[in-house]
Amino acid sequence: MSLRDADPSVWDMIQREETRQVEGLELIASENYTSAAIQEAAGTVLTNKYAEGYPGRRYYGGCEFVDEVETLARDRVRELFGAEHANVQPHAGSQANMAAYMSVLKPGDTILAMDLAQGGHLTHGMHLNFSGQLYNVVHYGVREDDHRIDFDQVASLAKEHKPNMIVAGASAYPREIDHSKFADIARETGAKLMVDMAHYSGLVAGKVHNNPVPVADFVTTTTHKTLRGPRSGMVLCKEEYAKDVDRTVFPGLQGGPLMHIIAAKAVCFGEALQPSFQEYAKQVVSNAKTLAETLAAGGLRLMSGGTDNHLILTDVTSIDLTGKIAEKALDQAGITVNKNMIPYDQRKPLDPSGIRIGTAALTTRGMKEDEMQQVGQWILRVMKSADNDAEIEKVRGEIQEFARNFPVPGIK
Ligand code: DSN
Repeated sequence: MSLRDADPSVWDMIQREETRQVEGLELIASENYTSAAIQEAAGTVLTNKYAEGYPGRRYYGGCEFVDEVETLARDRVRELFGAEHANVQPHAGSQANMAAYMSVLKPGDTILAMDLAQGGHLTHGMHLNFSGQLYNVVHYGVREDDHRIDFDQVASLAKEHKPNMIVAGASAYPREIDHSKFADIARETGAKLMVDMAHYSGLVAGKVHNNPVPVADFVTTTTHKTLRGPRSGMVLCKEEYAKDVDRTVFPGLQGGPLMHIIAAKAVCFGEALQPSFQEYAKQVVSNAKTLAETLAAGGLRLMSGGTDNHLILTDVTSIDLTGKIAEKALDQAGITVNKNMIPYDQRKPLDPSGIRIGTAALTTRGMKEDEMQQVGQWILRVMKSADNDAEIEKVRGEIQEFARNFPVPGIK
């Protein structure tokens, strides 16, 4: 029986979400659209299968086909990033980070990571997160004048605190991260280096961002952001940590792996190995640059003055708004972004000074530089009329008509 007939309520909710995705402009920097093939793999009977363990060493019978799937996913992702070892079982990015930490750290060990308020992530030691509860956390940030990672500060904090692990990677940093500088500091101070490339792993796969895998002990990522796969995570590491990582993921943190999602990851890695994915990654970056230039020309202050990845962080107090008001007005017009703290923000997380914007999803719909200029103009128009419902409604109509010309993969 089809979902429509079996459960009209859930079917209807999904239809409305499909319409929202088709008629709106998705600019949340951590979102993307999966291909129909990835969605198909994620929606298969592999969801029925228990497969605790690893290929060839399972705790359940009947694993011969899911073994092939997991082996293929691991082989493809090792080829994609040049990794010695891959664990593709983490259900999400948090579990991937937890696995990397727990495979070599003990509670009370010190990690040096980027401050959430300056672009880091919850799992990089935020005090309410497991990472902040389990470890002694020291944070680095960005310089106040140019919003770039302050490597002098990273080096001096590393010398002073002798962290067991240095964590690189960010959730709201619009610039390419120099992983080799982190690796040098880690080597000099005897720390392990973990890079959480969740936001930009698609740009690494597409060869427009330097690859942390050769220089880091552990690299973690989600698979659903710029990498354009299903909602999930994974850990890449040097062979010497392979056993520790595998044991930490299962049985340490998780039970049965989500085999349907691992199949979808295998499809994602196969797509990212195609030459067309490099074109996609290039276009994501070029689109972000064009959008950033359009917004700056319209009077918006950009953190770090621009972007060289998929992401723009802008201070909307520069046009007398707050992040909360800007997010709401844009949402009303069908433009989805998220409010975000900016470095040295004087405001609070629930109504910060910034919004974060990313181009990964719209690029998947085939939008290029001309469309980014148009999208930038709509963003500016809405933000400059944030209290004018009629004007926002007008923009919403224009966006609906425009967006329908750019198909969302997997939606007919
Ligand atoms: N929540 C994700 C983001 O939006 O950046 C990170 O996990």
